[in-house]
Amino acid sequence: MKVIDLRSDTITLPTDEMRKAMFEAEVGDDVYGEDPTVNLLEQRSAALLGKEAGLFTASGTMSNLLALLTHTRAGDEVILGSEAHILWYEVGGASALGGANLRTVLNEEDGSLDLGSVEATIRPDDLHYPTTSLLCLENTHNRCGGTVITAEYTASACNLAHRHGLAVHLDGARIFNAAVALGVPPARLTAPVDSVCYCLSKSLSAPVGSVLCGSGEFIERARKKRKMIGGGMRQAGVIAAAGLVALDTMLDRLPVDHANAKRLAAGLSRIPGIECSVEKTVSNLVMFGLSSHVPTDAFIDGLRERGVKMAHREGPRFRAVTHRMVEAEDVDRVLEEIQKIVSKFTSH
Ligand code: TLP
Repeated sequence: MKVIDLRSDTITLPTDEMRKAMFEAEVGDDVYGEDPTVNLLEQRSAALLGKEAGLFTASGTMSNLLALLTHTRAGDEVILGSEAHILWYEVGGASALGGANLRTVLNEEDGSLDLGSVEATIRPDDLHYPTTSLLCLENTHNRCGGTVITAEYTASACNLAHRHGLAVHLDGARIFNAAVALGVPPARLTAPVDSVCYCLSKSLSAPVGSVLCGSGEFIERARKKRKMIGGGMRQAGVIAAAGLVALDTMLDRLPVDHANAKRLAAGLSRIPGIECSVEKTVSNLVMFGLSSHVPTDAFIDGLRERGVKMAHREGPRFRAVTHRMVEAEDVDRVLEEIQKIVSKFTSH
């Protein structure tokens, strides 16, 4: 029985083409700037996102941390969404290592932040207050369910931030999914922000890595911070090579993941006892809830016994993520299995 793993797109394995490229990669010492494969990945990433320069990092968490460490000074305040990945899942790194004060604005359902609330949260110049120096956005938005923010919204948020002297960092771990969902080139979504990072190891199927992009000057400062936190990776071309293959081969197939997510959401929305919005499922993340008569534990155990893995969120909330290793027929099998589990509790 094939185990269908919908916990995350991070579970995707490298393709044979990636492994071959890794084997053959031309490498050098990246701390000396001499790894041609890393240099190429950084240049190509920056060009794709309309920035001057890129920095290859070990993970999305490291890219976000470096962005916060580079944009802020100890004691500065950072405005971010109440559901931001940086706030929830990055171990408080920016506060622990950079002394940043994280201040939240409620995330709207679509992952955006109400700009009036953002403006009201920016600290005025006052002896008593910390300095607000950064606004963080996220696109697609993980905890909001893979939702997207448009180029127009991003531009307005950046205008507001810049007017008040704040920089803007975009957590674009899945920015290529956002571009596909919105039908725009990725650079349109990233043009107005000061820095953006994307992940190679999620929908793009590469084994490791993320790239942080921004101005040449910003990236040089981030490069020094990367060295400081032990992220100088020497012959990293071995892993960057897979990233280059990811950029060549994985972007065009993202619509398949989105179609499978819609298929899953549509199927779930038809199962009594499950609550799922097809309309809100716009990328490769599917959020759904169980009604109160389906016990969460029985649902989780039932899924496990039937070879289906999913991420369990708070209470009766679940997340399923489609990716390269999940096909339409797998989605149909998942729906059948869920139907069987749920019907035990809803048929009488
Ligand atoms: N997200 C992971 C988990 O950490 C929850 C996942 O399975 O979705 N930004 C966003 C928006 C992310 O979704 C993630 C990973 C990261 C940053 C961090 O990337 P990594 O895991 O490479 O450090």
